[in-house]
Amino acid sequence: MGNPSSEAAFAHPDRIRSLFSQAMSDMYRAEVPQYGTLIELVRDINAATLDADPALRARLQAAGELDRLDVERHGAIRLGTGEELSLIRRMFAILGMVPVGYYDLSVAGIPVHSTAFRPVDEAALKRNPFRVFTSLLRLDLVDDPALVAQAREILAKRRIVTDGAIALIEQAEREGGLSALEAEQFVAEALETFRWHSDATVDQATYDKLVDAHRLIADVVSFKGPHINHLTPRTLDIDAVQTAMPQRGIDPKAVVEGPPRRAADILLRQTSFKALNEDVSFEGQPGQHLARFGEIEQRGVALTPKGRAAYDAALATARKAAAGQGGAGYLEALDAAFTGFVDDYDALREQGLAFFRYRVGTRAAASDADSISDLLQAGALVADPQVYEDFLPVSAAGIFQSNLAADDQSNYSPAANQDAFEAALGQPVIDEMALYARVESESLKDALAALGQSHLMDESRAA
Ligand code: OOG
Ligand code: NI
Repeated sequence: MGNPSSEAAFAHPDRIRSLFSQAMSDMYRAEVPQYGTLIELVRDINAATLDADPALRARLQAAGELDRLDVERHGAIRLGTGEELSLIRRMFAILGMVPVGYYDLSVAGIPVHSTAFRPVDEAALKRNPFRVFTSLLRLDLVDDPALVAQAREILAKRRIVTDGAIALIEQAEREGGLSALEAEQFVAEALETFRWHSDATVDQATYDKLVDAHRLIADVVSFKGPHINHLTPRTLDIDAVQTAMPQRGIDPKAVVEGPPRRAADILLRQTSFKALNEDVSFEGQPGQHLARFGEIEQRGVALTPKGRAAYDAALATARKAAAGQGGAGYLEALDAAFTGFVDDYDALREQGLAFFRYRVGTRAAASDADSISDLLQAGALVADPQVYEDFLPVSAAGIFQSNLAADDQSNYSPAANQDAFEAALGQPVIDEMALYARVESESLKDALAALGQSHLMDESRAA
């Protein structure tokens, strides 16, 4: 919509997202000082890692990633109703963030299902990869009808988006964008949605009843809005940060979630510090609520459905072997379960376990090259690992769980309901596997065309 000249006057969604993630970071650091300490620790360890590994520094520099290394990669929020989810979808669309993936957390006993709002195209991810893991409370899994009715009634009364933000969302939808000035106003208005409010909207007795049902329900229902519950910078050495946290007075969760440390990093490794007990007010009465925390992440290559199935199987083996054991036992079981998992980028590619992005190399193709592997071997074609941009349900459950209280019961019957989630959202979620597969096949097609070897495309399709 709009003519080209008016479009040119619109602030780019990537620019608005950068403004937004910076504003969120500033707000969260001011609200949760321990998060600032974590950021400093991550910065120190990233610097030490780069000093010790000049090749890594050169690689990040070449990829243009050095400047923005310490910028937050994601945050998370929890919503109470389908209407809220749909409204947040419209808000995030203006920031160039669309819903990717469906995560069913009920399998882990957590009464939510989730998606990740994120940029999808490569240029946008590079400019600013900020994303928000967004969960929707599932009161349909709670079997106390009176409490559910009360929770719904409380949620129905709140308005999580300011009138100013709604007006700008409607304007952007109508006109196709926002001017630079409107974009700044929009970010300031949007920030209000995610701000912490220490005044609960319920009394202590109601809060206690909600906590009894599940602490997460209390966190969503008892407050004015979906406060940002953590932000997550990227670390180059998650094990080093995990070990160093206590030296800075930070209490980490027991284990790093996701795959074990590898030579060829896969998927996503995450850990967090435990949520802080915060002073709140229940209709004037002082109380406490476990709310906000900090997290770090380290990302590796995206796995194909085949690779992902192998990952899920290895993880299940480790969890079964370590059932009932603490941190050390679990890490041992994890290492053992992954010993057979391919740990080399070439082998991951050859076996169709991971997604790559192809480009033309600096060497000429040998005249007798008659396969893609010939071209790769000759250096005429290069395959770079695609970074995994999404989340992992078992890991997410671990992050949720470590930030609830240890004694919270988790006994919801597992019941994915992607249809209900998408109906509330107002659109289907994007299939993340399709995104990686498209980058892989299109980059290969382009590189082969540039090399005059387009006929080899058929070979890759057959594979
Ligand atoms: C979300 C927990 C999951 C992640 O990075 O997997 C998550 C939450 O606690 O709301 O953030
Ligand atoms: Ni997170």
